[in-house]
Amino acid sequence: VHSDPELWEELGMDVARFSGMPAMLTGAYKNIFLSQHNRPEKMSYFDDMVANIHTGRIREIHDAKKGGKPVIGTFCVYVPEELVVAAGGICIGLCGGAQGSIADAEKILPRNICPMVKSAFGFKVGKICPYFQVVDLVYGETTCDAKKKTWELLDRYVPTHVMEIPQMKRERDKRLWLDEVKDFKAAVERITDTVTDFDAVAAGIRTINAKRFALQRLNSLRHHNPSPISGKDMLLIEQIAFYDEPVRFAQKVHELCDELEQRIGLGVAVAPTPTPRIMVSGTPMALPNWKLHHIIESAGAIVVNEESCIGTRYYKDLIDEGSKDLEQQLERLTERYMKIDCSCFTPNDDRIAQVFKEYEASGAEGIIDYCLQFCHTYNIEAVKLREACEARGIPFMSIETDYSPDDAGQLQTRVEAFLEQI
Ligand code: BJ8
Repeated sequence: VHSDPELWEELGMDVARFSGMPAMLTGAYKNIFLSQHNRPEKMSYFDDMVANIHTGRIREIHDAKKGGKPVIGTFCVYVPEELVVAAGGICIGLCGGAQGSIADAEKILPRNICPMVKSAFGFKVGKICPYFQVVDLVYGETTCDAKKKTWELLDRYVPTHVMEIPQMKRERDKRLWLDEVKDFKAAVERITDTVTDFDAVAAGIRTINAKRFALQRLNSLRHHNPSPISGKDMLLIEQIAFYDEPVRFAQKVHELCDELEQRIGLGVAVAPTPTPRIMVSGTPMALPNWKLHHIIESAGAIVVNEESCIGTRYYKDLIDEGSKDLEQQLERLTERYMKIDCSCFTPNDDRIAQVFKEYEASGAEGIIDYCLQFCHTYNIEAVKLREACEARGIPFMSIETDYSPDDAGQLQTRVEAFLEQI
């Protein structure tokens, strides 16, 4: 089922306008994903998730909501989804990766801000994203200026709470973050009308740890040379991680991993050797932003790692499950989250070290740092990353782009020139 106008009507969407959109997604999808050669069979689950992105999963969430499960939307991997799951709620990522909603946003927001913020905001004001429509409330954060100021406006359309994320990692910042996590837990409990005790939090941590672990397993299999799965497919799975049901998602990722292990054993690869291996770092690529990966892989290279929040920053760290009481659980949860090396922090040198760790592990031969336009923190951090790469003799290129197709030709030329150096 790719269309469900009744459901969309019930969600208060602009049905007339929205009805044309799933077809567009299917068209682009065929060209970008289904045309790839030698894909793993178990990708079919993830293809179905996209085919039914505006029906199947939305229907499932809508039904769960009717059955009393509140739905919380987020925009940052700092918002602890373990605590939402612990309280019996559903947590979904709402970041926008589409050009189609930007014009809606620009009627209200300034044009010169990050396309991810504009895309997400535009989806809500245009009533053209069923995920935005199904959430009971959204939880924003104080990471970058564009996001934190947009939450003040977004609150006019959907109840928007904000948690304060410190911008440094000193002891006092960690204490502040622990207090914020406790406030978040209390807010989620109010919304869900539950009290999340030790066992509930333990279950929430186990569920999300298992999801992150499955992604870790997948990423290390994809590092095999030659890679058994394309970078585009990996990115797609990393994007689906933000809206699928976590237990089923982890199981499907493991099924794919089993297939990849077999492929590695049989020497089946998605690209012949030698194919240039590229690691992408930088700003997150929210669904359906496949622009850079598609350009890189169409140019004859393969993407072997995403050092990004829709990538390793989301799953590289798990929460220690051996806590003895609730206080310790929250401390350990806080510790895990404080390891996320977002460029909104200063200093953020841990990220540089992490980039090299992943570069080594993935067997990459060059780094393309991806910065969304007007994302000052990642764009400026690219200076240090470039210096560090040059010092190590690692081929490095940084690009700044948005969601429009206008610069695709220019990017393609730059990527091709970069690949020639490898
Ligand atoms: S922890 S990276 S998910 S804030 S790209 S909207 S920063 S102007 S997304 Fe992020 Fe959390 Fe950090 Fe990760 Fe602003 Fe930059 Fe846009 Fe960004």
